[in-house]
Amino acid sequence: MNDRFLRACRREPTDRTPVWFMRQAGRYQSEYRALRARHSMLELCRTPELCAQVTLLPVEQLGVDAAILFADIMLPLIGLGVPFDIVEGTGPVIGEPIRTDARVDALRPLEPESDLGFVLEAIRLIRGEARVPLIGFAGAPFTVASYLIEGRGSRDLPHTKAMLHGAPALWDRLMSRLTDATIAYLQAQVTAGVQAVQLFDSWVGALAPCDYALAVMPHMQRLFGALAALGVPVIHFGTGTAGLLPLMARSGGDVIGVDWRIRLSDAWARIGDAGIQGNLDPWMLLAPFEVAAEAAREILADAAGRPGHIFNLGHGVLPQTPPDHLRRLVELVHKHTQAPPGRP
Ligand code: 1CP
Repeated sequence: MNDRFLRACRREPTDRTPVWFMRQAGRYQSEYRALRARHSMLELCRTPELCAQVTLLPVEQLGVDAAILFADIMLPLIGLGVPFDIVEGTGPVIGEPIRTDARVDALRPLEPESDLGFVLEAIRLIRGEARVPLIGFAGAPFTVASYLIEGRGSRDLPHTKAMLHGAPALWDRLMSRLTDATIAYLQAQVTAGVQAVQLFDSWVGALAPCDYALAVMPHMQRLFGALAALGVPVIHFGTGTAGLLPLMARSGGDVIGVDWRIRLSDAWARIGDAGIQGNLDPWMLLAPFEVAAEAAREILADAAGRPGHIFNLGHGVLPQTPPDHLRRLVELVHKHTQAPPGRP
């Protein structure tokens, strides 16, 4: 069992810097596109055998040090009773966005075993086969709330901000419900076998620090408090978060995930006593490989071998990425950080 990813989460020394990629299973792979020609994204998620196959494919092909469960941050909405679809080229779409007291109050509590048993079954299948740790995940309450309220992905989050600022009591009720659901879902994932979890707060960088502190942080602190009892490392990821990093670190997380809009060492100085994950710009992998290679070497030099760095992209792999660039990047990170003989 390759455990360098889990060791790095705990900020222990490792034989090489561990590396995995957000969206390492996806459209850049011809095998994934072939499966998607026959099954919708949600069908793949609902079929444990296919889900396990898709999860493990990049581990075999790229040599990454962790697998991430193939699922989506929207799946818990099934249990909350909110119909949604995943539309090609757009992402999640919710026909009737949640914007009123009545709609928030009608959300059902999540019951992971009955609502999302197929996810838990996939986890058990993957654990039976994988030789690297399996990462489970959930969307953080703010980011899931933004899809519920907007009805789809949005750059400026106008309706989300209207509720947060204009109806703070309603906002807090929605965030509390989503926090409860996230705790229940991640507890069930850990019981089924995931060895670490990542919270994706992908769009939280849209907020001013004072609004994060007031409207998001108390919920995140309750969430991280509950997750601490699960005994697995927690990664706390967001994009565009340079100004929020000290507050995110205070919210919680053993490892903070950062994008490329901040230098790794600057980000690490802002989060203090935690591990760090990141932070190559995924667009660089569309240029000749040497461009990404040079940027990766700079990130590794910036991390300077300090325990607790997990190499990743700053956000997900783009569908246009040549698979060979990812494979060579894994090789580069491992070769470049190989410890001299005698070190663990
Ligand atoms: O094949 C397809 O058409 C589906 C594309 C796709 C895929 C491969 C979607 C729709 N979701 C996924 C899988 C997925 N989603 C994973 C798999 C594990 C892996 O990393 O390999 C994960 C971790 C997610 C999480 C997710 N879904 C996030 C957080 C991560 C991030 O990218 O910031 C978000 C924001 C979503 C919503 C979502 N689902 C799908 C898309 C295209 C989107 C983003 C849409 C948008 O930009 O608003």
